[in-house]
Amino acid sequence: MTIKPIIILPDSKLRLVSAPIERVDAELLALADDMLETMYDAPGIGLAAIQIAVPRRVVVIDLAKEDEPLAPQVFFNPEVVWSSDDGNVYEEGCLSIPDYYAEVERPARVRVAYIDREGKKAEIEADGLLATCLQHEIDHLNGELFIDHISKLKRDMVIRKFTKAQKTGELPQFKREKRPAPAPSAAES
Ligand code: K1U
Ligand code: ZN
Repeated sequence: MTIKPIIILPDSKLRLVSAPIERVDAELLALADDMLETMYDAPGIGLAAIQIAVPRRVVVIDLAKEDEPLAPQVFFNPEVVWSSDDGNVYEEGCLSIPDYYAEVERPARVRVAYIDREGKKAEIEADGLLATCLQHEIDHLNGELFIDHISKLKRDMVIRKFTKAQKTGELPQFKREKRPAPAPSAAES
């Protein structure tokens, strides 16, 4: 497993529409493992493949709290097939827009169809943070960012700030505590 560099706004690849996967094979499972490692290292609670510059429809999520065991989830070709009329507001962040947070309203509950690690069709009904995170990650697969859900004035300010930071070589960084590394398995110790 390898930690990959996360691409940052205003990288134009973030606006690509990612291609669906045809079938789950060893290469895709290795990509998902690299994404999980990259997400844990960042640290973050979700990641879309395009954030490591791979335009494939792959998403990983882990909402386990710091004191809980890891709970990695992998979604190939995730697609919202139903969403509730009622909304939920959450203060979102994005590993490709470090250190910027804004409130976004999205449907409170969603049903998402996807292909699982075994290559089988599956569906999940989500609410709370999982619903928000799935929608945020599926947006990435369609070249959309959470700043597309805020006012144009705020969005333009963020894009200007990151364009300037890219030119001057200074980038805002996350200042969060990293999730503790998992204990070595019996085979490793
Ligand atoms: O897609 C991404 O950029 C990952 C993003 C996911 C996300 C966060 C909040 C709402 C919706 C989607 C992040 O993980 S940002 C970092 C973050 O939220 C976090 C990091 C460490 C601990 C807890 C949260
Ligand atoms: Zn994001």
